[in-house]
Amino acid sequence: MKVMEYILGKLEKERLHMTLIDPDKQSASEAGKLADIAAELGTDAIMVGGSTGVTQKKMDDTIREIKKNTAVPVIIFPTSAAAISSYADAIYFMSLLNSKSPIFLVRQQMVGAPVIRKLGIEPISMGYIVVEPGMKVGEVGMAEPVPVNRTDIAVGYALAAEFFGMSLVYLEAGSGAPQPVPTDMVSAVKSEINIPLIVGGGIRSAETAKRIADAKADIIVTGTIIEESSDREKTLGRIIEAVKT
Ligand code: 1GP
Repeated sequence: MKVMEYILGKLEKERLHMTLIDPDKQSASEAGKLADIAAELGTDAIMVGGSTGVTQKKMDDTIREIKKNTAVPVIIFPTSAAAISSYADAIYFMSLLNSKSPIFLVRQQMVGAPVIRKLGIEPISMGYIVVEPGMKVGEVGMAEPVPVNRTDIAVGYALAAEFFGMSLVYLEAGSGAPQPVPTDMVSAVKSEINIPLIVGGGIRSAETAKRIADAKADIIVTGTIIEESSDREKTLGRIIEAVKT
């Protein structure tokens, strides 16, 4: 089954949780163990990517280890066209809609598309919107982060993604953000679009995950919590439970 079909099929029954693993933050074998923990706790997919230091080799090694350890789909969350791994099941074929640079809007995509076709990875089209504070990804992606009080701008970008024919919209506060995307922005965007909404960045507790889920995000992404929290299994387990109930 294609990964997008798997996502849409699951969304008919419940909200989804995805775990982001940055291949630059730990060894490939450690990444494999983290993916195993997350899958056991009920995460629905593993996303692999990061804003800096991601090489082709790190992507390949990390994804191979993750695939050895888990059966959940592995989706590339791309840094650039230079690190696309053939071991993944799918890739978010994304445009950073509020980037000031055409490099992140369409140029990396022009370079990456033929590679994706050749490798036979499933591209999943996604409009990626960076919201304040935006963190590293906002900086690297030369974004003009959406101000937290400008829900109208987020809605505009999200609708543009849908009208472009994209399959998903991602509201991103940035990995490690002190605050996640505001819930009123999540609910305003969700009420306007007809494609699934992903929200990530700065979600580190079940309470926060529940607030974002209650604002009707379809898919909630956490990354840092599994890398850093000392009682990560307990925290991640509670986050996944909050997303699902
Ligand atoms: C970043 O949205 C993801 O792209 C995850 O963010 O690391 O803050 O959980 P965190």
